[in-house]
Amino acid sequence: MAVASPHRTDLTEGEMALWQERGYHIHGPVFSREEVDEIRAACEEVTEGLYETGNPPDVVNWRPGDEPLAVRKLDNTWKANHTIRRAVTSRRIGHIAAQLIGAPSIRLWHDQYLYKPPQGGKVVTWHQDWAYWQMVAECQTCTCWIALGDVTNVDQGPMVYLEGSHKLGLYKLPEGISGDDEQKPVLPNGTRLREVPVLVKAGQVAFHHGLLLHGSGKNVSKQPRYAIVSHVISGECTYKPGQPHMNETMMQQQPECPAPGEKFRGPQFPQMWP
Ligand SMILES: O=C(O)CCC(=O)C(=O)O
Repeated sequence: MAVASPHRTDLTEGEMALWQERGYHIHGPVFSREEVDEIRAACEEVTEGLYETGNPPDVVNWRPGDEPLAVRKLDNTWKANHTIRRAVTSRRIGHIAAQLIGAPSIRLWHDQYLYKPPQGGKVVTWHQDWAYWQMVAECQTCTCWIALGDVTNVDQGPMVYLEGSHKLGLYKLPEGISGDDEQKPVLPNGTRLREVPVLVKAGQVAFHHGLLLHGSGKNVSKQPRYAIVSHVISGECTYKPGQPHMNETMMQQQPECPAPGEKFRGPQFPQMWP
């Protein structure tokens, strides 16, 4: 019997067909237990304010001394730490995302470290990622949610996908991404979609389409919930000004900045594939 490589990145026709149908794909393990431990330690170090590269993440939403039960959320942590950079720009993820999006090349859009402490965190409202990224003109985006610990219990506040919702088009942005209000999206008459909790083992990666509706609940368990998220775009995606975003502010401070209509490029968007 053939044993699948732990780092198999070629997708089968069956996996591609399910992706088209459901709008998500769960893969892996993509990272070994040792790699996961190293990446999680790096994320914790950056959360403590220790920056191996000397550079801070672009956005820090939690600092030591802040509310211990709050979600720890930091964006573009790859700028602060080499291990995180290797993980979120991994060729393994890039290759899988390229097949899912049907893109000749993949760039990192941004990363996000998310930690929901035991008995903590908040509801993440139902949303579509591309709705926040309207400065990316084409919906050729994919979110790659890397589990840095087992999320095998619905009490841990796993992400929940609304299966097939990527076919419903673009919804308006929810009023705030976090809080106690779930703000369920209104589906077309007669549409019934399955809510799928994303239960994964450490090292697995959950990929979802830029239009897939998803959210998550509080962590009411005694286990922590750790993830580093790699949001990626096709290398063909172009810049369309109009909706402000951290990436736009950052790229405008750099010499290689795309003009409207040009492809994203420059050090803000590291190339991951090929
Ligand atoms: O991890 C979560 O609870 C939500 C993450 C999310 O919305 C995303 O990665 O797009």
